[in-house]
Amino acid sequence: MYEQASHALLNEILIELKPEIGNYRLRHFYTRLGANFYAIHSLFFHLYGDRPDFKEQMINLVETLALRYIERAPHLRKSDLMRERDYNWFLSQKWVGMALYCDRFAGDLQGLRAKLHYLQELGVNMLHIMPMLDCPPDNSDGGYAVRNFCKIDPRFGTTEDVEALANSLEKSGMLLVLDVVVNHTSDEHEWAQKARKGEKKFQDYYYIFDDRRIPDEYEKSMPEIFPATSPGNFTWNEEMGKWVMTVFHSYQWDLNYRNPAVLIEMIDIILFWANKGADILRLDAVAFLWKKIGSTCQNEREAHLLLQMMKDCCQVTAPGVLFIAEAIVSPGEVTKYFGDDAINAKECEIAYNATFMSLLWDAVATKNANLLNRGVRSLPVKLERATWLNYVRCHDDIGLGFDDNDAILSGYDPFQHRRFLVDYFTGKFPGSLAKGMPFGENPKTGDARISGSLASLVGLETALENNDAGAIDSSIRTILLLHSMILSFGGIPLLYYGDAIGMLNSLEYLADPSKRDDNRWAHRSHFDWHKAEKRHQTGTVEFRIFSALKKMIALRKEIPAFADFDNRQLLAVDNINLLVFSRTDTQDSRNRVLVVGNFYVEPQPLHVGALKSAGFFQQDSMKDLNSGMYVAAENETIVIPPLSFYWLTD
Ligand code: OTU
Repeated sequence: MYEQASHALLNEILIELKPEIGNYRLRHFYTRLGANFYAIHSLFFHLYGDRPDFKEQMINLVETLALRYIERAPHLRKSDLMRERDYNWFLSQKWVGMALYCDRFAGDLQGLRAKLHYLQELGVNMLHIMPMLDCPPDNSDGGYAVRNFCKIDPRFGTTEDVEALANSLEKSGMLLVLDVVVNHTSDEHEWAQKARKGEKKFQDYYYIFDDRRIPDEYEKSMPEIFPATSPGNFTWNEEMGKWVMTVFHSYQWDLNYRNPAVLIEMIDIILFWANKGADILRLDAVAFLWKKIGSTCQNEREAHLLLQMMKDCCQVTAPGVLFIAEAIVSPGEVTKYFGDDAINAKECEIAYNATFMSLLWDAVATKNANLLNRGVRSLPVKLERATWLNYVRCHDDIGLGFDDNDAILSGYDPFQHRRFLVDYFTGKFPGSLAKGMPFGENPKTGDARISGSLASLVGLETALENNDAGAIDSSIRTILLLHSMILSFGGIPLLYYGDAIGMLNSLEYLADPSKRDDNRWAHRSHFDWHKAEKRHQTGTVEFRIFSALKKMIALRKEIPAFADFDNRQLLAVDNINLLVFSRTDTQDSRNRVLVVGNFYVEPQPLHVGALKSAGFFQQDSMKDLNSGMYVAAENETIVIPPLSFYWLTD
């Protein structure tokens, strides 16, 4: 948009920029800056307009964008232009992701390059490497307490190794996802160290208070994120004699985005990693970016404005780079992280679908799709050109973040039901074979979340201990059923590194004092390459899971109806154990797939009446793409085997 006031300012800024910036061929930069400047200026003014240094900060910002553009390598600029033309590229069903720890999977970055064949064998072409930046060894929160945002921890390698990996991935048609931890830094970050030494400039980078007066006000309405290990939201710092806001661990200092310098620093870091070859950046804990007394300090409007700023700025310098919002928030809030509308207020193109994840786990425990159906139906409509990251497990705990109202409508008391789920997955509930652990138990509220690997949570560990073939079979079926859902739902499926070979919980972390109190490490174990070898041996658990997943992934890539163009329709059926939805190819509406999942442990009937009116089962049978078999209706009914799925087509 051309708007006089902002363009007048833009012209002034262009005159005042450092001379070397004028010397480069910046045509694309300037057209993009022109296109986004109105939005950037309005947002920046809204957030910081009352500051005397507003214009100076605005110049700093534009300089940052220009310098990072100048630095951007020709092949990355080329990829920006290609993605500009093919702007729906990331909605394709061709993408399948995996999240892994570089060290735990392959030792270091060079090792990881040598192990890419494992991902390729499975069909994975999007690699999310968990954070690898320099962190204090003992207080690292698994890489999320960053000491230096531009330095790779030498244990993993160097930034050159990241670039080399990015190049290898690009050559193989794979995407690289890296984290930018935008909400906080380690207390050992240079900024925090300077703040501790009393430098006012850097104390302004954080929320720092002389006494408990303001912290007490904040805490009246702030929930606790790690109540068991890091209760409260503020930490006393002896050196400064002041209180620091630390929403997560006491060693993670929350950045203060009321200071524009912080926003500019973080945009610079985002662009730094974009220039190292990341295709997608996962922005950690975005819901927490803005704190306000009297609120939960999550999902504040300003947090969205900051993300819009980050997006608008990234589009100027590195428009091909996408953002993933890691916002593990209520279903009603999460879609807001895509932005308000596709043109004026874009935020992140991709968001974790934590709602679907928690609903799937509900279906596993209850062995029906009651709440799952309701929750999927209530998922807010998302914008065009925005997509989900669908996952079953990740490096974090499982939060039971479905909507309370949906739980009530499904006949549950939400609090009691969450208690049941925690009991179920920690194996306390009679008959449960799950081997999870409670995470983040809060005695004040009675809340808890769940840790544990996929295989251990679905009972495989117990089944193997008991040498119970039937239970082994059920747990493998459950693993495949859950993956069939994330592969067909619409969005990018994100697998977790040990899950394709059924890795169990590992208790190794208990021997490490810096990890002992955080049981999320039970599902962050060293990848067992010896176990992985068994994927080639017919009949083994590893073979059964890996080969089935590999096949499903290959199939997904060939099914255009699985691309995400908001082309899913949930079908109401009269069997509570089933989730049934259709996916339609938007290019050719004759290409449709009917997805049916049975979460119960017995075969389940499905009357084809409702399916017929939706245009399916016009003949007596449909083909299940996964097994290649025809599924025939008998007496107007098809039968879905226990803990199984169909991908049906005409
Ligand atoms: C994220 O987590 C990371 O994924 C965690 O590994 C980090 O510990 C945390 O940030 C701090 O950096 O912020 O928006 O239920 O889901 O802490 C949600 C706990 C987050 C996590 C939550 C999450």
